[in-house]
Amino acid sequence: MLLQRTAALALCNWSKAYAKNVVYDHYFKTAPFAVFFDLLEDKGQAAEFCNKGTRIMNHDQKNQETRDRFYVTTPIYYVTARPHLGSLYSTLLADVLARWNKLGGKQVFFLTGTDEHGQKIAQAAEKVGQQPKAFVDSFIEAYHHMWDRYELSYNHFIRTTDSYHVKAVQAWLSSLLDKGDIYKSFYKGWYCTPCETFLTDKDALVEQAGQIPACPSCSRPTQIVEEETYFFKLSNYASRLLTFYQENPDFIQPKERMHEVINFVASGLKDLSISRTTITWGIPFPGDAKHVTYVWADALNNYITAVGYGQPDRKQEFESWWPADVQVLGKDIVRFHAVYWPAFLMASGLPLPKRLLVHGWIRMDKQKMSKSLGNVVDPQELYDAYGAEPVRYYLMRQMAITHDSDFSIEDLEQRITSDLANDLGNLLNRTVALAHSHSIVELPVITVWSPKALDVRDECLNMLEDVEKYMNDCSIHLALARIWKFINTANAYFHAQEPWKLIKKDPEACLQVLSVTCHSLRAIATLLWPVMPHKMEALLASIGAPLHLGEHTRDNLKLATWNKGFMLHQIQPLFVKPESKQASAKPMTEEKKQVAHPEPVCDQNGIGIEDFLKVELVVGTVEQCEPVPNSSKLYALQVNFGERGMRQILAGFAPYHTCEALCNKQAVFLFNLKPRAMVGMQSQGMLLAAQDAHGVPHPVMAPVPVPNGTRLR
Ligand code: ME8
Repeated sequence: MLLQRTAALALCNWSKAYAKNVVYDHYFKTAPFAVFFDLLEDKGQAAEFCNKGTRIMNHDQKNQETRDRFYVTTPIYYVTARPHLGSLYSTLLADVLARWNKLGGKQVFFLTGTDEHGQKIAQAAEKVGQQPKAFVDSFIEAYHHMWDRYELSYNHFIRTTDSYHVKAVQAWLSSLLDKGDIYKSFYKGWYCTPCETFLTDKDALVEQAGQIPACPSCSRPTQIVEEETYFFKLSNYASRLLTFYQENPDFIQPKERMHEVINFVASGLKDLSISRTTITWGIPFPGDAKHVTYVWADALNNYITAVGYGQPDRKQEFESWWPADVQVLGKDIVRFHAVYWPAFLMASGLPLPKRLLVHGWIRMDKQKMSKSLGNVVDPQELYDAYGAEPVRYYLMRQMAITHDSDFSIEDLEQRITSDLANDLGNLLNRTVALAHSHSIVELPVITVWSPKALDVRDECLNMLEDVEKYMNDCSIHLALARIWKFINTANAYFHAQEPWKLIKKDPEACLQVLSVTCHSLRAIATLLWPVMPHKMEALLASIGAPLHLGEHTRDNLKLATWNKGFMLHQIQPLFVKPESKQASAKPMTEEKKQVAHPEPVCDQNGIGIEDFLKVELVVGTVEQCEPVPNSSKLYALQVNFGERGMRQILAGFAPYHTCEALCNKQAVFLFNLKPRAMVGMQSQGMLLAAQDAHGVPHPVMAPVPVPNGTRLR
């Protein structure tokens, strides 16, 4: 320890001189000692750090500050109800990106909040006999509560009724009025209140057939609006927008959405109505008491007012955060963010956000989950049933950001059981449990690695590179899939090395195996921290490698030397396999809420024989076994059940047993399990298995040869 401290001090002194007394002074005063210990892992890297420092400080200081910052936003949600799984999903995406950037040593500002003005809110308040402000106030606590439960690390929660926002929006409108970008005229056209959208000619084609047009976004009937209004000269910005899209092809992710936006703009833009006279619940228009600001002109500005726009005393703060690095939004509000918002910013002479991350919808029963359709899942019920971090993992892993995805409680439970409890949980448990059972507390630094260990290390380094690429591309689901591929590699290595045997015949080799899994776990848990922060902190603490957030947290994982020692101690299992709680994920009704705490299935007296007879356990012979493409775990077994026929059954044995070991074996299967699709293949049953003390599943074999198709009783 003393040696390390001395080395750190020496390194810093050397670095101070090297980096012209600037960067290191700063880091030395502010960073915890751990940063230097980490730096000591590789002198080359430390030198690179100092070189970088010199380069950086010779550069424009302000540019550097901007580069080291990350500003991420979510849509601000209409407060007509408590938050649901859809709003949680968007906010969670932003949280994971925020944490990922913290892990890269950046200063992060993460903004979320609520959209509180407009006709939709006014109508919802009226329906329950409340004033709009009292109505919106009644939901705010629920948002804070839910976001805290789900560990969403937002820095600021903006409400569009906040007085600083109201004043800044009025200042913004005044400046555009002065510039001539806003003018007064008359609007006649269709309006969708649930979406708070003026329909354009392109949207309202049905009108020509003499019908009330349905909203193209939510399919509900629209209403005609005829009123005096202020227009924003959107038509002036079409060509500048098109040039911007062309010059910034990564502005919208995924790219397909960019094509839709370009088509919309290229076919012509009309000026946009930005005030209403037929409602009163909104920001008063400056200098014209008859008008209130159109809710989108008010709401979009939250992204700049929250960081100081329009507030003279916060000018510097605004310049240090804006433009946003990533703005997360659902595909329903792309036009507002990709057309109107950039045009507003251009009119104000402000830079445009760097990227819009547009995600698909979470669906329930093949329909968008939404407050107005009433098919929403209550995140509180999921939290009660499964805890925050398993749900965070499921949402980030299961939902492909760029597509619509169906929410399913079966999938959630499957992910918790197989990915979290079996794959990741077991990798930790088997390592720490084996060490514990042989009183191994400390793993020394290993200097000479076996070829098999080096293979795992190389695979770990590959994974780090891939994950970095996916995360910087905001493809969180792909990053998680890649991490799990490596978890399976580490599990397979551990199993193949049989350290529980090595401990007796070659203790040094056993320590090496444990060290490989600990280095692997350190990388895995650090990368997973943005998704499951508390669980991963617990994991890292249990191997004596606590997380230190800093510029080098991710880079240090890439050190090819794998030169860490570990201190192991046992902890409670990180993940508990869920009992089936499927009913709790149905839409939020009083009836369903009660099922969130189901009665235990069995009473103390056990089940009756009639219940047991419902389960068909049948003997079959594995005639063929092949690895399933795109799965590192599954084998596809062709099983002969005699007169009951052949069946394909998928089994997650690949990390543990070879196909040869399973072929021609007569084993016991759960025969009347509902067929299930996995990685695009059907599985018609389940191979029974018993896990040994190290978490390795062994198939349950027939006690003696019996005819295929024999049922167990
Ligand atoms: O549109 N799946 O607010 P909003 C995934 N106030 N995401 C979903 C979802 C689902 N089923 N349902 C909602 C508004 N979302 C405006 C935004 S921003 C300046 C103003 C998420 O309460 C998704 O991000 O209707 C969607 O864009 C947002 O919630 C809409 O929330």
